[in-house]
Amino acid sequence: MDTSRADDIRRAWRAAHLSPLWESPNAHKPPPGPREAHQWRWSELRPLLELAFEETSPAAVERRVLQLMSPHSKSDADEFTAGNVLAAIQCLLPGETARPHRHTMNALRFMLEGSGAVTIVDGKPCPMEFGDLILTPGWCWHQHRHDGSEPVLWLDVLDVPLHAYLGTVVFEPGPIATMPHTVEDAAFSSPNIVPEAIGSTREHSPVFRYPYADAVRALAHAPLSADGTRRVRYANPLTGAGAMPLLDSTMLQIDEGPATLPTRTNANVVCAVVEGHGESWIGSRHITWGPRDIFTLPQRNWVSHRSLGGAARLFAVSDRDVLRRLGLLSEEIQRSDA
Ligand code: 1HN
Repeated sequence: MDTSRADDIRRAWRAAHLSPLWESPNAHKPPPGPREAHQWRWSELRPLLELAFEETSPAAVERRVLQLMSPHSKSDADEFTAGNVLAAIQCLLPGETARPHRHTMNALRFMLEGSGAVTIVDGKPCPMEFGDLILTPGWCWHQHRHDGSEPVLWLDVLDVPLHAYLGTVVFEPGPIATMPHTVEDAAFSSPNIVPEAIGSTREHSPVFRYPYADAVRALAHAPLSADGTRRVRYANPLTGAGAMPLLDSTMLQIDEGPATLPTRTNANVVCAVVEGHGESWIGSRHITWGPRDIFTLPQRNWVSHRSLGGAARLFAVSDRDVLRRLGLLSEEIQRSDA
């Protein structure tokens, strides 16, 4: 073939915004091997978070938040921690407030350190104590307040990367003109009995605060999963679905004993250690962890955990429900007899 003729043809196609599939580097290309997990040890993270108190304030920047950036992100604009999940740490000093705003992104807060902060979600005050999960679902007004006497630090998890991809990021600053109607969390505190007069068409849970003690109580009675962990899921009491549509939240308990059976999924998971010490094998990586450490389980890695004494608990957030709703979720377990 005449190479200058071939070049002319490609130039003509390019000029007309056409591209030959047979020369595309992306066509039918399987994704590269699984990404390597990353760990933020609390002992290393905590002094770096302290620097944010010195550097700025919510009065100046609205939210004093340090994002946990995947080492696989290509630039600072590429904000993700693992797949469709963005995790960050928010830090508030006594007396500080973060003004109300809302956005289409779903967000959750998982309390790591300190006491006395409150997140107000669509007008409902949600006290934040160690291990509590607070939801700020998409398009709910939220603001933070700290009435305690020591700094508070919590984990923020958002579905920002998915919204960035879909082009659906919408943000509205306060003040709040009309407060949406809500039902107090106490209306859902009788197990298995829910009020009928809700009339909500929203997809997220009407409950915004899931206290740690409730998760621990649920775990104490949870049967063993096939992999050897005990797992509970934060649910919408009205539907039994996940508490928020695009972020799946679970608490795992790893009892003392042999390592859990390896599992593999195409969901991406961010874990925060709540209590206990343990170790995990994540693909080719082996890590050891303790309270408040944060680590990722990037999709398609084989994962196994072991407690290093007593029951260990991990809070885990994933994009599993996104994949499940799209009919794309895969979850496997390596049986011990395999
Ligand atoms: C956000 O709105 C908050 O409201 C925290 O507390 C972290 C990270 C990215 C985008 C929005 C908050 C955030 C965020």
